[in-house]
This record gives sequence, C-alpha cells and structure tokens, in this order.
Amino acid sequence: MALPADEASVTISPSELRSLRDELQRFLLEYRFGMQEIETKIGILREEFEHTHAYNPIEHVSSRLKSPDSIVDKVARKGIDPGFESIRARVTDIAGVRVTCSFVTDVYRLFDLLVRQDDITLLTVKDYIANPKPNGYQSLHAIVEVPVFLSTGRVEVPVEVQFRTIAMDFWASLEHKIYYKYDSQVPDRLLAELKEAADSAAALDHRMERLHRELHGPHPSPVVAI
Ligand code: 0O2
Repeated sequence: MALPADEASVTISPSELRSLRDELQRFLLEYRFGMQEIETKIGILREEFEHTHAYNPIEHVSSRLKSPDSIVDKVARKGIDPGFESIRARVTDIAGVRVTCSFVTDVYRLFDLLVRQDDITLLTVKDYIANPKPNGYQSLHAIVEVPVFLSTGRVEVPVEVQFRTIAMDFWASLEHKIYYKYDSQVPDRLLAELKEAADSAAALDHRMERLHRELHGPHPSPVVAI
C-alpha cells in the first residue's frame, strides 16, 4: 500500500488505517533488526578487542530509529515518492548507529573492521573527518547493508553508521542544540565561534592521540584478515 501523497484530499477507513499502521510497524521492524545486528557486531568487536589487545577503542554506542514524523519530513524535503518501496530505496538512514571512539585512529580502525566483514555491504562512505563540513562538523558516515533473517526469508537492511571521537560528538551535540534553539537561524557570530570550536576539537583530538601514543606506544595493529 502506498502512503497518501496529498493528505488533504484522502479519506481512510478504520480498516485501511489499521492496515497502514501494521504495514508501517512491519516496515520499521526490519530496520530495528538491522540496527540490532550492527550493535551486536560492534559489541563483539569491542569485547574481542579488549580481550585480545587489552584496549577498548570504543567510548560508547548509541542507536536510534528515525521516527515516522522525521521519515515523512525527509520524504517531503527530498521529493521522494511517498510509498514504502521508494522510501526503502531512497531513505537509507532510517536505522542509525553511532559509535563514539577514543581517538581518530580508532574511528578508521572500527570502520574498517566492520565493513570488511563478509556479510556487510558498504553502500556509501562520507568522510567528514578528512573533509569536514563548512560549519566544522566532523564524523565518518557509512551506509552499510546487513542481512536480517526473517520467517519470510533474508532481507538486506541499510543502516547508517556514524563513527566519531568524543570531541566530535561533544561538538555535534552542542551544535545540534544551538540549531534547535535558534530554529536553524543561528547568528553569524555563533556560527563563527562554532567553527572555531570545531577546529579546537580537532586539535584536541590530535594532541590527545599523540599523548596516548607517548604513554602506550602505537595502537595495536588491526587484524589482517577476517
Ligand atoms: P538525526 O536526528 O541524527 O537522524 P540527509 O540525511 O539526506 O539530509 P545526507 O547528506 O544524507 O543528508 O546526510 P549526512 O551528511 O550523511 O548526515 C546525516 C546525519 O549526520 C544527520 O542526521 C546528523 O546526525 C549528522 N549530521 C550531518 N551534518 C551535521 C551537522 O552539521 N551537525 C550535526 N550536529 N550533525 C550533523 P539527521 O537526519 O540530520 O538527524
């Protein structure tokens, strides 16, 4: 069933509404399972890394499913056909996992260890660490597809995985709050200060990693083959 494109002119019966609700729940369930698969993979890497190298490269992991409201906003903003199939094809960040690492090296190491797993398909990468956004935002974004095995068979579910350091995470969450508070109309003075703060965060990341190396020597090398 397609979602109504013009909400003002549509009348839906209670049974149609129930069926639409069931379809939406079923649609979102696949993304929840995909998200759980990625969380499990990250959890295994974290535990195994700690066990093998006595080092934990992950500070914390969080995840979220996009709310139906945010999906509808994105569909409208990007002019996507409002049916489940086109949303499935075009909105690839319905399931999101954020991995906050200790150091920049860990960000790339974790990314590498995840995408080299042979059931994972890497769809896109955006490296906002090598190429920060003009506002200063940094993170490594990957859209990956992970298989989920349902009673009806195997489905490939896209999950957006964001890898970042604690300093990048601190900056992004403050910037997000400022945007929300100013309803996206942030004064220029604050924008300039946010950009400076992003540069300071990047310098701090660099410095902390150098200090860490001085204390502990180079990081353990990544596993060569999985
Ligand atoms: P939420 O609540 O985190 O889901 P699009 O997602 O299609 O609009 P694009 O280019 O696909 O745009 O997305 P991109 O650049 O990969 O970034 C998507 C997500 O990265 C955002 O999700 C944010 O979580 C984060 N992000 C990107 N740029 C910024 C930024 O400048 N500041 C902050 N704080 N976060 C950013 P959503 O959907 O916006 O929100």
